[in-house]
Amino acid sequence: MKKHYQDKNECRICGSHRLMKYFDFGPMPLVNRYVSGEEGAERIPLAVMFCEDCANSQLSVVVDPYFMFSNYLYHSSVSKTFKEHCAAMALDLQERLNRGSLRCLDIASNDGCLLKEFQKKGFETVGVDPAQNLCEIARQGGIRTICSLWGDAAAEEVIKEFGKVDVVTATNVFAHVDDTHAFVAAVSRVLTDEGVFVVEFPYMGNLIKYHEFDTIYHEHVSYFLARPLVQLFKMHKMDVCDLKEFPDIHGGSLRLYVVKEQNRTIARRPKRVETFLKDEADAGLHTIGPYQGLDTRANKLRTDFAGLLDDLRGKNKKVAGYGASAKGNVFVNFCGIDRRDLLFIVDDTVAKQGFCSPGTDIPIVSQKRLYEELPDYLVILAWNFSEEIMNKTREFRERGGKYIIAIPEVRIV
Ligand code: DWN
Repeated sequence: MKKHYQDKNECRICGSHRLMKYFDFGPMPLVNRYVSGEEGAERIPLAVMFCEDCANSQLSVVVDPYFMFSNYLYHSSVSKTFKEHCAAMALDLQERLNRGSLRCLDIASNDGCLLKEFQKKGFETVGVDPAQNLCEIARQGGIRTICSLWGDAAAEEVIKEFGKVDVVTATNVFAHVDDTHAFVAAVSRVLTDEGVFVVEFPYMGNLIKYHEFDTIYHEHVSYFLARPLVQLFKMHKMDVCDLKEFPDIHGGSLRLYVVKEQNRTIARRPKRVETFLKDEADAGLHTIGPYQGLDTRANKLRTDFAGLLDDLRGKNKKVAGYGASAKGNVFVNFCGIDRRDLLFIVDDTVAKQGFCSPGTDIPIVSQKRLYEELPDYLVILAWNFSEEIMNKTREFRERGGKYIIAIPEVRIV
């Protein structure tokens, strides 16, 4: 079988070789690659390393991005919570830039979820995404989309077809990028001098604080703090002029507002940025300490979860899952769970239904199956959307069902 990954032994932010491994899953499947049969069996080393020079965390390998992203079954628009988050971002940018119409580029625009909210505000929009299947969906929804990974060639095409832009957004993509410097250089090229680059990602401080080990998988080649990124942008003559935290998005996300050094048209909040950087340092996150206990905490969660499943099995209780998320697929693989433990996993993404959770024999089904089988317990594997999923499955609760959530600790809800 062709090898789809390369080892990575230098920091992608500062170039250091002083990388210290602190969490090693061993070989794991690609948890967002839904294929059947032999193809799905491929397992790739999954381990996280800490850069002793800039404190960035990154995987020890890089998987071919075309192999991972050219046919991508994660549709951002499935989640109402995330759509509302996109609408709020559109309003935030309209107020922050206060310039009437804006020309906006979204990198990794997925099914057009964010750009649709920008269009509602009257912004001109263009998306870039490598997944042919998602580009088709976005274009059918009226979103002009270039099918490509982001880089210099894509920036050239945007400038040629659309012109330079006032806003570049990159939500949940920057952590997926191996060559962060080329990515930022291409952003700087496509952005006007008065423009703003808005980058949003799951914040490493929350991963550590809430033991979110299941958000570690091959798509996420980096696990970002604020300080390494401030340094990265500085190398490209760009400043983080403001930031905002979103505790309820993807396990706790951080948004950075980045402008070119010469840009004086957008309000800067240096105090807020400095305070955040100080808090990050005070939490010890720029040293290896807080990271070294993550695997112990993950193993304890696995033991607690296995103990609960054994207890429920002993009482002949039926257990299923909800949310065939990348994190959920990591969790079931890490815990060594199969269809004897979880009868099935419900997912509202039609494109995922009919496959199994990658690396396991657990079928992914529609919500219809939930009410046909009516399990006693439902493990919410997409725990970042627990409220939304519990609201959506109220009838399950009303008919006596209970929920299990495993992060940050195993509990019955
Ligand atoms: O960075 C990434 C994050 C942001 O999103 C990507 N690498 C891939 C993806 O990771 P994930 O799959 O862990 O993300 P989610 O958004 O936690 O996945 C939620 C899953 O749950 C999806 O498969 C959709 C499903 N879902 C559902 O079936 N019904 C979600 C909701 C809210 C629902 O009501």
